[in-house]
Amino acid sequence: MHFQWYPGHMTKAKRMMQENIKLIDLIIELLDARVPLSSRNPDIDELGKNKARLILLNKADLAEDKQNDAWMEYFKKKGFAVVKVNSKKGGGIKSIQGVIQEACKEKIERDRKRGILNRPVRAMVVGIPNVGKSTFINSLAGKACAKTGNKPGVTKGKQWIRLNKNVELLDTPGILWPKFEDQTVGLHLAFIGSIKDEILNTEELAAELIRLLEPYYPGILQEKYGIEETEDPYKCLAQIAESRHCLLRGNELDTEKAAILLMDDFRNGRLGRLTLERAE
Ligand SMILES: Nc1nc2c(ncn2[C@@H]2O[C@H](COP(=O)(O)OP(=O)(O)OP(=O)(O)O)[C@@H](O)[C@H]2O)c(=O)[nH]1
Ligand SMILES: [Mg+2]
Repeated sequence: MHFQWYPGHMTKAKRMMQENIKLIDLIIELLDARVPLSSRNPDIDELGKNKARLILLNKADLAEDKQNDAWMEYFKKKGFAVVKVNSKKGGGIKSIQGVIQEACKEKIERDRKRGILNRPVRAMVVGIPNVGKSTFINSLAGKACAKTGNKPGVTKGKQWIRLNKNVELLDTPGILWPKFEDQTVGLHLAFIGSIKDEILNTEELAAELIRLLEPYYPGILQEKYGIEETEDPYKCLAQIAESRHCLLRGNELDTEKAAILLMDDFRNGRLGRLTLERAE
């Protein structure tokens, strides 16, 4: 399967971010708590060198909490400030203002010594497509300032949002990078909906998800869909089609519809809180 997706608006967005970096005090990098490693864009470290950094494990509500804590430890050990958040429901958001001030305390102190008072912290909110950047900003602002949507590529240009006299945020379009060195990274990003579905083969994608879930969460699909154990992911899909009455004309099983249903259930947390990458 082919995962590479790097449309022109991402090249443009990256350029915009490089041009604006001199205005920025803090990089707030959102990761998807279900795949914390695959959702790190390697270009962000380059962009954010010499800047204060904050990592948010977003969509923490969709990942196993024990794993969220393990990943927090992992990133803390690497020297990052880390918070787990649920931007959709506001979980963890209350602490963010304080964490931003703490992460930028050197800059605030520098300003103070130079006699600059009350210059707001400027933070750039970055991350892969669909990770929840705009939702996070809205949640922090307490109102819908930025456009959001359940597909990658919703934000197309930059948008400054003034939170209050202390903080200004820059919303940016989600960006990927031109080449995944490791194809499982592409696969994991496809699972969580960060790659445009139109370039993916949904049945293959669903079969790969079934393959991955089996060792981590044995029996989960059998329980959810009331189906039998099988080694063959395509048989598993057929069983889901049968159990959910996904049928084509002539009563043939519609495995594509079953694949869409499975991907949807996974992405929306209806299979439970699942973490696909482990911190150990
Ligand atoms: N369950 C859950 N869903 C979330 C969370 N944060 C965002 N979402 C959902 O994820 C989807 C994408 O959110 P956006 O805020 O548009 O994502 P984005 O990172 O701005 O995406 P682009 O602008 O396309 O790069 C929306 O359907 C949100 O409701 C979260 O913490 N938990
Ligand atoms: Mg957005």
